[in-house]
Amino acid sequence: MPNESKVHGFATRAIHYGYDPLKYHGALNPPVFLSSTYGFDRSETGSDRFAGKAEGYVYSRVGNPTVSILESRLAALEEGEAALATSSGMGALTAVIWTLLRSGDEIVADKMLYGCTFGLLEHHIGRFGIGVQFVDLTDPANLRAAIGPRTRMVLTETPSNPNMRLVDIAAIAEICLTSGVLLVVDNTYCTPYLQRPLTLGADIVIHSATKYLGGHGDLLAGAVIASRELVDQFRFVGIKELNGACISAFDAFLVLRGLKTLNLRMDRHCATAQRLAHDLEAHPMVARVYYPGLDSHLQRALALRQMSAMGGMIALELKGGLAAGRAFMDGVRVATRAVSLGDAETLIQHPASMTHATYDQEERARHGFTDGLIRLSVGLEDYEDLRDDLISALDGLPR
Ligand code: 7XF
Repeated sequence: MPNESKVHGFATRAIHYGYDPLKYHGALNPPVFLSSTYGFDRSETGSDRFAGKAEGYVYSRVGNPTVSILESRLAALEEGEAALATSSGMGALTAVIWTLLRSGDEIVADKMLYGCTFGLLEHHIGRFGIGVQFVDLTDPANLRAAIGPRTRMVLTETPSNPNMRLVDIAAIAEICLTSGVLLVVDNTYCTPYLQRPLTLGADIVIHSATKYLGGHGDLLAGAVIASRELVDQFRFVGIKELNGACISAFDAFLVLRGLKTLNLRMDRHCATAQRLAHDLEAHPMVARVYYPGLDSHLQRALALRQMSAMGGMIALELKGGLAAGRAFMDGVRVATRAVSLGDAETLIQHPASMTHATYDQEERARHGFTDGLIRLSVGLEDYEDLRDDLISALDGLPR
């Protein structure tokens, strides 16, 4: 881009930021640098690069030119200083956790998290001496009460996967700031197009770029966006020496391609989800729809303040609970029965037995989502086809 000092709009940044074709033979798309290692002109150059005294690539676990373009673009979109791209969302999360925490530290986490994030915190991290408190962060007062001398990090998603609770990022960030605790927000559901946690006071944003950022269900990737100082630590300690979860250059290229249409896709996901949420809510077989664009959403006012549009994810409960939910899932023809989210295809799944099977029954009850909850990732198909598909599957349920 000719003049990056001028701040361009979101779509322009998503298409151009950090890449100048004229530096690469005019190639419209960035080259995919399929190279694990990099030659040095002299041995001293290599030593200087390893010592951090000279700029330049040494090995693709730590840096790759294609990946660097993606990283600068993600930082520009999230309005952060720097970014680190990773091999998956879980790679991003663990790069942050292993880098910042040590035995004896504690994380305060919202009680509703993606299943494997919960699995890590509830079932595994204790082995390394790190404590976790799960707290309902929808009320910021709960955070104030939970933070103690050992707390180093607060972790939340908003909206939460799968049940669409919202956390007030600015309110939580203020408490974290006064307590000297780092706030990590998983912004996967919103993407920076709908919500930018760093501008609301969060310290670190993580993503599963497998979802909307990539947007086509053809890759796994993740990202961390934060201050340059923190990102350097996540790169040179977290990825380089602790978890090795570096992204491949080819997947970085695919995420860059996906980003070019992020705003268009999100607009469509949001518009269709809004209409489907109303349709579903009006159906007699539906007990409850969780979507922040509905007046019935308990945190509608916060959603309007914090998100620029309401996203493409819907959760619902049917009258008839789990049995009805399973029959509904089996009745759809256009939507695909699959986990993951943010793809062109509408995806429908059952959190309790799939994405969130890491919560056992007692944990599901304690953490506040039901066995009957169904999750819909609204895709880019024609609204009318999706409406007809979902409504006819509901109509086909035994009453
Ligand atoms: O390691 P991944 O790229 O799959 O990302 C992990 C992850 C992190 N944060 C959030 C909010 C996520 O939703 C995910 C992955 N979730 C998928 C889902 O909920 O369908 C994974 C399929 S099991």
